Amino acid sequence: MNDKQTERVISALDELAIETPSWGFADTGTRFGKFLQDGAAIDINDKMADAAEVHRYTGCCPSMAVHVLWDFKDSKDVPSVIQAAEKLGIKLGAVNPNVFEGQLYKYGSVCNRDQTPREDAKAHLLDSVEIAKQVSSRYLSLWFGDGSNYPGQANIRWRKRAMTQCLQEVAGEMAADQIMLVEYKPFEPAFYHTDLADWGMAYLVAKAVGPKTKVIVDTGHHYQGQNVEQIVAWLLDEDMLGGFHFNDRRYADDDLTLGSIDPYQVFRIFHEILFFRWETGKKPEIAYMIDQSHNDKNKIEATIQTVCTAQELYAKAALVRHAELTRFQENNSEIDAEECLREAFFTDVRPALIEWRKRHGLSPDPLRAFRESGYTGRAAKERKERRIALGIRAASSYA
Ligand code: PSV
Ligand code: MN
Repeated sequence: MNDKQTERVISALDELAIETPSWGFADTGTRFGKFLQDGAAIDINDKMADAAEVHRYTGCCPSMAVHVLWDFKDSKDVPSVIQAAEKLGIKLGAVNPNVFEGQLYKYGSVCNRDQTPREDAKAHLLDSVEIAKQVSSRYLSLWFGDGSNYPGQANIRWRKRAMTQCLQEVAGEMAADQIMLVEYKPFEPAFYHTDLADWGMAYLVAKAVGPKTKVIVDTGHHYQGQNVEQIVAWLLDEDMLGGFHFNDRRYADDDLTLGSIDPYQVFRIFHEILFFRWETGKKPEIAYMIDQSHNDKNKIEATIQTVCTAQELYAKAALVRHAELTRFQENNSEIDAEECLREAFFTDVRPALIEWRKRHGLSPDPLRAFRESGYTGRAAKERKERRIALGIRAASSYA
């Protein structure tokens, strides 16, 4: 890499902030069970402390997304949580309501034919808007498990209209500078139809809800072989890309570490964003967030690994020579155009990443520095004792 390339990478990285998810620090599992870890976060204070560790070593994760039901016992918690976050030097980020776990939502939340769960879901969404205002969060990030399991079970068109109407009402209560993000996913928990199953459905609903609403792309929420970067390019062109939930997938929504299966796809997504910016001169506001379940990995280490992977792939995308690429595209020089991408992708950007970290007073190797800090051992000991005191089963006593 020459100096010019290094500077290009450094200024690109200066603009990349990544939000960590509170739930990525807690014990998570699959529907077949959980493998517990002594060091896993027990409550929101632990999660914020863990998120602050990630930020301490990576220097680019200043905020943590929250999941309302998993993080707040009730809204009275909010001021003390804000204070604790300030003390730790992080901010609370996207607020994620949860209308997919309650028994009440067996047949859906905002799309349920029964008015009681529908009203309940709307009330929870409105409470979440309030929390977002209190924590000065710009984002209300919505994902619905709504759908049905058998053909004929649901009136799909009725449910589409119910979803749109509810979100319009919720958006009406949001502050002028707040943004609603709408997430799609093809299946799970519903296995026949999902009310927001793909980006087109999310786009139509977001458009109908209004200008404060954008689509969020969870990279794991696509069918095998789907061209995710094309979706990103189309959303960018429509000014409808609001953000990402980063993770990787091999089979379905596996919640694996970003780039662990297909790093070239992540690179291509970043390339579409940076190419759009170069070509249009526009700088769309995109919320980059992680949404992963670190079921068996050390959770903080997995998060640091994810962030470093994202930085590396973003840095590679920043090296694409856009003017040349445009020329090759215009001339239909497909090999040369493809080589523009391959050359950038196969460049070893690690020296530039180290330089960026040096300039920000960070360790050149965030994962190693975190490991050497001994945080995991200390947290595991303290959290294990606290679990015992609280009567929660500790990992080492899990039989
Ligand atoms: C659903 O699979 C999802 O991607 C949504 O973003 C949820 O908020 C999150 O996972 C919960 O882990
Ligand atoms: Mn997600």
